[in-house]
Amino acid sequence: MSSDLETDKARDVAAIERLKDQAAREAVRYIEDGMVVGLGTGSTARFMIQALGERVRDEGLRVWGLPTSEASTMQAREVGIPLTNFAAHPELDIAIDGADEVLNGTLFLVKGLGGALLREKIVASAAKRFVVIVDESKLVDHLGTKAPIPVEVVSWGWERAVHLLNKTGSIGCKPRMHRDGTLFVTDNGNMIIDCHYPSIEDPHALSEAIYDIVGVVDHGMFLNLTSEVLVAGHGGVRRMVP
Ligand code: ABF
Repeated sequence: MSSDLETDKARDVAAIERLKDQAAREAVRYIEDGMVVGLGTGSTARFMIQALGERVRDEGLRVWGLPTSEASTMQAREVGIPLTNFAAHPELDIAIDGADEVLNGTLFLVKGLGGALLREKIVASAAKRFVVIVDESKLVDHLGTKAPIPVEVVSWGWERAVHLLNKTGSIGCKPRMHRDGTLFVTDNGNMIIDCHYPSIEDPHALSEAIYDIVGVVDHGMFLNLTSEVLVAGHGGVRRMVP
């Protein structure tokens, strides 16, 4: 690659990072003293955890965080956010997380390319308000356009789950691999199978078909969970509601 191309690419990456940071900081403004906050996972959620840590440190904001992954737990500790769990707080005031795809209109999501979909869905469903933070590249007119649908399955007998997932209208379901070529294992000890669909016309019907497979724990389509999406683009951050 020529150095001009490398510079352009680095500039694009930096611009996207700035957009993620903007959306994250806007969402963190919603957090009030005393709130219990679901902390998402992924690069956009990292900006949110960082910004919330700054408010805790600089403003003395008192909050409890409930993280969706081991990675977010570590980061929250590093930036000084006190942590809680569902035993102490079974209901959350707000949860903030990124997404891989946001469907224009309904604001259904695809999530889980970071591998944390199950904890993310439990946390999103426990929150009174679920705020999604993305840059505008995540908006789609059909789910599954840019990302496969990740499906979390128990490890035992996963080959059977793949066999059945391939009959759900997918054009291929494959276990996710780590960079070192080993199978990806989630924080919950399960596996992720990535399924590609040519076009998802009826997300609810597909969701039911996937849930019907014994051994499936959950999938990455988040239907009817989003309260709002903060989309950062070159014109600033805009708010979308379903
Ligand atoms: C989490 O992080 C996941 O559900 C989703 O897969 C991913 C989005 O990552 P990023 O913010 O890095 O694009 O929210």
